[in-house]
Amino acid sequence: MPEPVDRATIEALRADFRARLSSSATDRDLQTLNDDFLGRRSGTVTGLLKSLGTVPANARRDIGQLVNTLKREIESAIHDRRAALASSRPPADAVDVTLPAREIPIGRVHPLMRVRQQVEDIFARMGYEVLEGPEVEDDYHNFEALNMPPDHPARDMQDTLYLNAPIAGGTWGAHMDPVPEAQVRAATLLRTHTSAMQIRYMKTFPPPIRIIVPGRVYRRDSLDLSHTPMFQQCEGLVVGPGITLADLKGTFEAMLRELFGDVRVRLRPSFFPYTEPSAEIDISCQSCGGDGCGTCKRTGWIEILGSGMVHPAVLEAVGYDPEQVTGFAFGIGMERVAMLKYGVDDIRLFYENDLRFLEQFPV
Ligand code: 2U9
Repeated sequence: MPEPVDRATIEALRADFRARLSSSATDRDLQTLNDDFLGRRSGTVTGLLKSLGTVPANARRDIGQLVNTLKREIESAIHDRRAALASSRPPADAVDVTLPAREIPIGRVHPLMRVRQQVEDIFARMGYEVLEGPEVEDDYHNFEALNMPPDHPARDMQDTLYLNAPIAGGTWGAHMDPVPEAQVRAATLLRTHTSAMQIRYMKTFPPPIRIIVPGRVYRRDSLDLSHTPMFQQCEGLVVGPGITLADLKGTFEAMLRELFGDVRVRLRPSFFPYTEPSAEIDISCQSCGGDGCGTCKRTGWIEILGSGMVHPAVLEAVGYDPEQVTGFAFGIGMERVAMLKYGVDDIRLFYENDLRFLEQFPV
């Protein structure tokens, strides 16, 4: 026989409900609360209603009303709390402003551009003017003026990419030494070196001059570890009264130490049609300090660039007097410098735009 329901039982239940309501924070808590008090089978308030029969007849009406009031109170309190929870929840498409920000991918300076900037910076500080020229050139500026007439065997040294048809009206750089109208051959090839621009410059400006010309050049080469049909050079030219091989050597001792750190520099005889005498310039191998290792093929030296004293025939071709002025010239392959500086063993990596490669360089 259950205890008869009295006011104290109802009040105790109300107090219990209030306490549990205040600690209910989720929909799930509220459902449990609802089941515990109002569940059809075992809810405590439901149980009270079922046992009203045990209440003495004279109190049954009052007690019945009190239990029903409590039931409605609980129903409405749970309903209100559910509504409050729902309205405090962010909508499904809400932005969570507390999440950490997504990392923004930041571009980097391409290793070849880093080298180009460094080389330009070093020469600019030595007083050189930095020029660019057209990539589509004519035969005269690319070969003939550089002491390579049509039958010159030196032309075989560079396999050239020719255009199907000449571009009439000259090239990008035509404002500087335009090709005569009669010379229909105008622009017929992709420049094999930037030297053509040095010719244009000398034909436009009198000596003394001190210039570098960085840029893309093209050769009919197949891709391999050390060749690409397009690569980047920085050529340079200094012409004035009394310029000697000592100026060339001093310039590169300073320049290469800036670029590579504490290295020794040597000149080694070579040949180019546009310079006489000509020299390759080597630095002591950084991997072994000059003792000989795999990197330097056991020689202790690494070839960096080609150079020489400007051939008198080139000075004459542009209208300079080789009796009055002399000069030195040089050509640096940017890929070669970048490969040595950054330890890259395959030139193709510079042109594949693979982020795994590019992201190894600082921002
Ligand atoms: C003029 C006169 C002379 C430019 C020179 C080199 C030596 C040279 C190579 C370096 C690596 C080409 O990119 S590379 O494959 N170049 O060795 N270039 S002297 O001489 C000139 C240029 C213009 C009017």
